[in-house]
Amino acid sequence: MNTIFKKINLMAALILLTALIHPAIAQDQPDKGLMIAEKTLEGYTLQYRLLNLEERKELMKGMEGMKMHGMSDSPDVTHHLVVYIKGADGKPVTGKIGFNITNPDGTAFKTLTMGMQGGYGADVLFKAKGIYKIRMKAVIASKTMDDEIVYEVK
Ligand SMILES: [Cu+2]
Repeated sequence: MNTIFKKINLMAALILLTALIHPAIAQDQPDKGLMIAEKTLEGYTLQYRLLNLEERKELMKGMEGMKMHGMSDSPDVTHHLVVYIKGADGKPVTGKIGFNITNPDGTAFKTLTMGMQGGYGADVLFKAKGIYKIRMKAVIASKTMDDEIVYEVK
């Protein structure tokens, strides 16, 4: 009888531990999408990931129909661009983040982002082939940070 209780307790402890750890890990370790750039900037680490529409749908389950920054109702949306910004302590930061994208044909696309699972994301239209220049502006704790990456659609 005693060993059975011990086993039950052990099982309960393991389940509890997993339940406690999993969301934290899932939240802080973006694993969705294609990583298109990663760098450190002014003491922050920045990681840019490009989600295809399937991954976007999965990650934004329950947000259908909601109107928010970074959500476009254009039929030409091809991806969801997410930037994960972590402070020197390795923790995700919060702030106001926007993208200013120059398309291969020189036209510009500006968008603010929505906060999502430790990052900031927005719908983007990467339909045309060529190089997209992506400027990111982040205002974190009244400090402005500017960054630029490029992404090529082949
Ligand atoms: Cu999003």
